[in-house]
Amino acid sequence: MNNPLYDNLFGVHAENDDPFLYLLNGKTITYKQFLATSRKMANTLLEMGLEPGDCVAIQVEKSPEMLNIYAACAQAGLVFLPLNPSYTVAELEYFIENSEARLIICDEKNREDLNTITKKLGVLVETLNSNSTGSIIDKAASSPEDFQTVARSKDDLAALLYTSGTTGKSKGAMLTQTNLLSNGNTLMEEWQFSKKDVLLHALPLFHTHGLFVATNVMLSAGGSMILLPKFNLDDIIKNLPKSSAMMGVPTFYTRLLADNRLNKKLVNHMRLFVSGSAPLLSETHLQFEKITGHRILERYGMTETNMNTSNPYTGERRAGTVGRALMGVELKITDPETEKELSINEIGQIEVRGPNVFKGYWKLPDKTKKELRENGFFITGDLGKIDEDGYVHIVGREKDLIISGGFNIYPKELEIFLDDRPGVLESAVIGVPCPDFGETPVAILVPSDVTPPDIAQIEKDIKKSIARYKHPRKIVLANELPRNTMGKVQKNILRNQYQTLFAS
Ligand code: MCA
Ligand code: AMP
Repeated sequence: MNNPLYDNLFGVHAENDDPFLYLLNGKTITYKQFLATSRKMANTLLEMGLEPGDCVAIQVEKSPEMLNIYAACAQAGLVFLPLNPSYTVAELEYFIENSEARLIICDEKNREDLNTITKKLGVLVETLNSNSTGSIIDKAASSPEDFQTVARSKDDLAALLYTSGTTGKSKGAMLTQTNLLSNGNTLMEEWQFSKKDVLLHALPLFHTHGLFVATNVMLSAGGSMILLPKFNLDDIIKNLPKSSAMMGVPTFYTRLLADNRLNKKLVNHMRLFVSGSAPLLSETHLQFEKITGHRILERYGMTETNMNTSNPYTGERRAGTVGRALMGVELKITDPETEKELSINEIGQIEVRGPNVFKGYWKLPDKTKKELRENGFFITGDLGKIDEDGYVHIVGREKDLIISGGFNIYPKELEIFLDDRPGVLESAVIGVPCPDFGETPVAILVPSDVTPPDIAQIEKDIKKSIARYKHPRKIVLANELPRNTMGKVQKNILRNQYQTLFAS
């Protein structure tokens, strides 16, 4: 083995004639076919002059070819950087510049918009469209199918995933081969995945959940995936009877529960439903069990750590908890002030250590030092407790973060933007309960004395600069923001004030 990630996840399937991907158009791609295409892609990437260790950014719609490029990067020793297709050009410029990516693969329709940035930064550009066309596909068609896997060690970087920060700037989490491999294997074992499994895959491929949890687990197990372009109720309902497992964010489950086609018969063939990325309400857990007979298995993870805990596959899956620490992962609760470890049922900050924990933040040694202790424990920013049976309960977050439908929104990023708009003295962005997305952002603006802010114009500006999922669903004006004696904005007061804004 000279490239642990590639050899273990992909290479082992080089001669495997079993199906890997089932597509909505009726096409099936076997492992063997998938890997032959990936090897051509790997040749294409190196023919462009990329060298092992270089970063490849990709901002495309979900497709099998995106997975080919993931495999090709692993085989060629390149660092894979997937980006949300809804990022605007302004957001992309930051990611491309900060990551020092050598190549960006984008949809043809965005190529022109990206030209100024890519020229300025001297980045190569290729296209990949959701209908399996694009310049990279054309190039790969004439590349050789044989490829000598590039040697890598287990501590080499496999991926860079950006996660937003409390300062308003996204940070690149450096994930090594070991981080990805160890977590994929552990989850496969804990959740008892095998080659017989068919995973209903409706998550995006640019985040840990859809890429490293769902896809890597299936690659480890040698199972297959029904690759849906996105979550769509009709497609889910149609494909549940052909699947054995599904992984989703809580919104998947609340949307399914609101559909009267969900019943025991529909999920007859299923053995496992997993939920994560955001809190699953106990109410959703219990209602899902009542209607389907299945207890959803909730787990907890982060971009920086992959998965940390999981409810058991065979034991009791407890609603409102994220289960116990995974095999090989240590989890403790500490006092944020004294840093001392707390006892059973005491609430404090969650810290984790294990082969799943990332190497640090890209080009941010100070930030890394602050959050990743020298002894290997990572301070997650989540608040929780461990009960007498070892189950972890997440009770809140120390970090100011909104999770909407499984996507993270950092209020600071929006506040910096809003504070800069004409007529705005200051702003606060809070998360309020939303029946569909769990939480949704609301912006409270304090007008400056001179001219009142033009909300319609602000909404236009937001649209141009900020990805759609982060947009405040409502902007309201207030005379002032509530502050404590230290001058800190009391967001809890604002959250209480606006909590019923989107109540169902
Ligand atoms: C789409 N929109 C959203 C979201 N998704 N707005 C806020 N939050 C969202 N999550 C926008 C759309 O652009 C659209 O804009 C409008 O909201 C309604 O879109 P709709 O068609 O209803 O949404 P959808 O396309 O069906 O998507 C909802 C979704 C999707 C299925 C919940 O957001 C999703 O797949 N989320 C999963 C995210 C995920 O994988 N997270 C894992 C992160 P307009 O009004 O303009 O039409 S990894 C992680 O968190 C850690 C590691 C972990 O533990 O897993
Ligand atoms: P991300 O930065 O996208 O990786 O999001 C990670 C954050 O999502 C964690 O720090 C938690 O706050 C949250 N999270 C993930 N899974 C769960 C869960 N099952 N319950 C509650 N919060 C979760």
